[in-house]
Amino acid sequence: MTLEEDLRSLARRLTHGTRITVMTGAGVSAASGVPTFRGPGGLWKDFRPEELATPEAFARNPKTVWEWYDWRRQLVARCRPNRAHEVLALWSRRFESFALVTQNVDGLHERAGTANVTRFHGSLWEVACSEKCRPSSWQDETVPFPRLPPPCPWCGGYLRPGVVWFGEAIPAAALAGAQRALDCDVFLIVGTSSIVYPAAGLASEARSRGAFTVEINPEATPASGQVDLALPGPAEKILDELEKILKASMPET
Ligand code: BJW
Repeated sequence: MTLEEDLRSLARRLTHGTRITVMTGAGVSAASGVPTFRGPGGLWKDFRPEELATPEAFARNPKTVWEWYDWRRQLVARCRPNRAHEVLALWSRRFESFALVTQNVDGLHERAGTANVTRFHGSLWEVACSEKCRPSSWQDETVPFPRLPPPCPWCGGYLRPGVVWFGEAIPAAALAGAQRALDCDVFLIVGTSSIVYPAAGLASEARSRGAFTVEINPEATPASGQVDLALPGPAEKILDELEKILKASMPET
């Protein structure tokens, strides 16, 4: 089948009553100018993400870890949602049952107006007290922080980014949201390398519950051979083409 035929056959499955779940990763924000974690451009200075996104790295060198997050906050603050975010936001309002689970911390799905977003790995725009003097994280969009690491306003200890690092548990509410979203008819994984668990296991779990699984990614990933349909290409282009086909078949939406 050609890509065009694959897109048309997928579009036929996406009717008003279809229960759709989309799981996104860094690739969905690539066209907005947000660097992905792995592959070309995935390095920050000489560090790999795996060396920075851990509690151990933060304990060893909180200033270096914060410099990375502060740089990313400044960069993302200048980025805008792209066509992939826009199409998903549209779908979140159009389809009766739509859930979006994102591994991204950049907030671009929310800025595009997407409803029902579950943030699996937290948010770049939240902070928490590393000494746990407060039980949960809170929103703080200061860009850039005048002092790194930023101090906790309550106890004077260090703040930490409100994200999920390697070895840390996925927030219970996010895990529960993702579990609920596994009961769907179509499960799309968009722009993720599918190597970080438990997120990488969700598509096959949804498939075992009966969902038709689809991957959208310009590169092959460990998930490519396990999904029902792999659509090779950038998310902003594939989702735009899919939306054009849907729009033509659902003119009232
Ligand atoms: C495009 C594109 C375009 C480019 N369009 N596409 C089972 C097996 C093995 C290991 C484990 C396991 N279970 C758990 C683990 C350990 C670990 C893990 O998975 N390790 C692996 C590396 C092997 N997982 C964890 O530690 C997790 N926690 C956990 O399991 O806790 C258990 C526990 C329970 C109870 C108590 C305590 C513990 C936590 C994982 C947290 C991940 N955190 C990060 C950082 C978040 C904060 C931050 O942003 O700094 O999350 S790491 C980083 O990777 C980030 C991302 O969300 C995540 C995934 O990356 P993503 O999104 O896939 O990006 P890339 O760069 O990898 O890929 C981009 C893709 O886009 C590529 O494929 C491109 O081709 C594509 N692309 N342009 C579409 N235009």
